[in-house]
Amino acid sequence: MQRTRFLMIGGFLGAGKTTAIARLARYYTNLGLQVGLVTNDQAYGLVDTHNLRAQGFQVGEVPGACFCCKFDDLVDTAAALGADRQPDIILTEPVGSCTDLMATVLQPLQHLFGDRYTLGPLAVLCKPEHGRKILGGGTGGFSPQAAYIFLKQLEEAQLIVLNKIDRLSANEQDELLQLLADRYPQKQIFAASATTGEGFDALLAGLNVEYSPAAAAMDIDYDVYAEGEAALGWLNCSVRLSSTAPWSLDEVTSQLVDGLSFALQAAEMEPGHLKVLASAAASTAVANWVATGEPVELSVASGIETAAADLLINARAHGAPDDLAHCVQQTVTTLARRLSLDAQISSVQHFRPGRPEPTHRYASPQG
Ligand SMILES: Nc1nc2c(ncn2[C@@H]2O[C@H](COP(=O)(O)OP(=O)(O)OP(=O)(O)O)[C@@H](O)[C@H]2O)c(=O)[nH]1
Ligand SMILES: [Mg+2]
Repeated sequence: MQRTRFLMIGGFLGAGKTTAIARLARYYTNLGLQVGLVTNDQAYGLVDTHNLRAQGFQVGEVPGACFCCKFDDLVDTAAALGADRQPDIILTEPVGSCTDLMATVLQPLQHLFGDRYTLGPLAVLCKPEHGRKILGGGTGGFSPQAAYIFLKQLEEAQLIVLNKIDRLSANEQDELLQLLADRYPQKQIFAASATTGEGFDALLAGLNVEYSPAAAAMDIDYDVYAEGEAALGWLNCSVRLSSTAPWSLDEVTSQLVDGLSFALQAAEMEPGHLKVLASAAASTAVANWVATGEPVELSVASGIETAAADLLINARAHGAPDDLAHCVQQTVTTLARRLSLDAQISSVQHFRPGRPEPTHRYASPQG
C-alpha cells in the first residue's frame, strides 16, 4: 500500500491555518495529487469545514475536542477520506488553542500508523496581530496562561511561519522575525502570506522534508495549558436570517461581524478569532475578526443577494462564555431589528474548553 503524506499546520486562533491549508491543497491538487483535509474544533458546527468544502475540497472533521484528545477520531476520519480514492496527502488543522502536538499526535501516529503515513515536519503559523505583543513579553489581551500556549505552539514547531506578511511593513516584519529568532534561535523560520502565496515556495520545500522526532517531548505544564484554554470563551451557533425582500449576503455577514467586534470590545473580550460563515443556495460568504485594532475582513465574498441564509458563528475570545453568548445574542437581535430580518438562533454551544487529556503522550520517540 502506498503511504499517505500527513501534514499538520498549527498556530494560534486566527493565525491563518485554514487559509494556508486551502492554498497548499490547491497547490497539491494542481500537481495531480489526491488531497484530503481534516479540520478540528472544541465544538460542533465548524466554519472551517464548510468554508473548505465550499472551495471544493474533500474535508473530514474532528469536532468536540482537540486532535490530541480525539486521536482515534483523527485516525478514523483520516482513513475515511480514502473511501473513493486514497489521498496522496492529508493536510490537518488542529484547534488554535492546542499545543504539545508532537508528543500527542505526530509521535503516536508515526509509532502506531507508520505503515499508513509518512509525516512531514510540524509547521506552526505565527499570528502577527498578537505575536508582536506576546513575543515582546506581554499577553496580547489574553491571560498569561493563554499567552503561554501561544509561545508553546511556536516552541514545538519544526517550521515556524510568520504569516500575513502582506499586511506587515518591512519594519514590522523585521521586528517580528527578530523576536522569533531571538526566542527560537535553532528554528527554521519562514516569512509568508497564505493570502498572496508569497514565501510559499520556500515553505513547500520545508514541508517536503521528512518528520524527525525531537529527542524528548517538549517540557509543558498541563495545569498552565489547561488554565490557558479555560480562560477562553468558546461559542458556536447557527442563525437563520430571512425576510421578504432580498439583501446582500456579504454586507449582512460583514455587518454582523462588525457588530460582534464592537460588542466584544465593549466587554473587553480580546478575540482569538471571530468568524461567521453565511450560506444561501450554493453561495458562501465568510467574515472574520482576529484582534482588537484590526479591521473586520470579508475573506470570502458571495456577491449574491438573498432573502434567506444560514449562518454559522464561531467565536473564541478572552473571557466568560456567558458574556460571549450575551454579546452574540444581543448583536444578532439588534442587527435583525435594524435590517427588518427575522433571526432564529439555534444549536448554541458556549463553554470554556476542558482540561486537555491526550489519548497518548509519548515522552520520547520510541513511545
Ligand atoms: N492579509 C492576510 N490575511 C490573512 C492571511 N492568512 C489568513 N488571513 C486572514 O486571517 C483571518 C483568519 O484566517 P484563518 O485561515 O481562518 O485562520 P485560522 O488559523 O484557520 O483560524 P482558526 O481556525 O479560527 O484558529 C481571515 O480573515 C483570513 O483571511 C494572510 O496571509 N494575509
Ligand atoms: Mg481555521
